[in-house]
Amino acid sequence: MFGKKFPSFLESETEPKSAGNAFFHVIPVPCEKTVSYGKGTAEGPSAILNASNQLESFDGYSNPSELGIFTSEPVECKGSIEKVLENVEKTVSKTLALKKFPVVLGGEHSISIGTIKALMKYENKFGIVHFDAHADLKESYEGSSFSHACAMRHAVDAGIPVFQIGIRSMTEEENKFRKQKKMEFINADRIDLINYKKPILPKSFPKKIFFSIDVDGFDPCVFPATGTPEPGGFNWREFFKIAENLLQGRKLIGFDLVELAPIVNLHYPEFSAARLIYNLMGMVQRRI
Ligand SMILES: [Mn+2]
Repeated sequence: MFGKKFPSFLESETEPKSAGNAFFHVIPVPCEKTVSYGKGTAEGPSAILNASNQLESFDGYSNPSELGIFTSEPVECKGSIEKVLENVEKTVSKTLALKKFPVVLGGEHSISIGTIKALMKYENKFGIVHFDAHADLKESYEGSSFSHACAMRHAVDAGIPVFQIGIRSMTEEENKFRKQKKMEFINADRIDLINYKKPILPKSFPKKIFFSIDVDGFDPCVFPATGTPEPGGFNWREFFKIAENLLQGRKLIGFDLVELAPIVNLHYPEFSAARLIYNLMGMVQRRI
């Protein structure tokens, strides 16, 4: 059970299910190609899966593992980033073809591009809520348009509405681009001012939403284990208050969690990531 590089998510508490018999499909993507500062995101999925086996199956409200959790083989991450994105797209497409719920574990943020492409094939209208310290709207970065710093640019260019939360680092060009595209957002310095009694998302935002969660959107005290930490992010409870609000009247169709770069001998960040994933699964379960 333990000691595997890629155990199944929560296999300590629940029998891993086959793809056809599980609602949640956890898809590990140990990809690290374009990381520009701290390294180690390739180790993220394995660390999260191992940490998940320390969770209790009751999340405090319900037991999302009752819906069944399938953990796929890790997506092949050899070769170019373009090849990896193709592999991600293929694997996520299999999940969507079975009408299951993808939970994609990064790896660097570029992998979201593959997931989003798969979603575009199976969902005719959806929006993305992007939790991050960085806007990730660059046209290209360090010579690649598939850099982690360009992840959301691809979505916006494809016409998908993107709502950003927690941003506190971007270039002037990205800021201009956001204005041009009339994107909506709550930058980190406005998080304290959120009125939770009102819907955060504009009425016109699609009913189906995908969460792309870069752990560096959180304050580094929650997730110090990430390549490009930025002070001043949202905290643990704020995230869940925000998520509850976002899901009012809307349906989560999947999420990814990216950019966890484990630190040796500091294991709470990967446990927090596993907990975050499992609590989100619980929120989804309680809305079905
Ligand atoms: Mn980021």
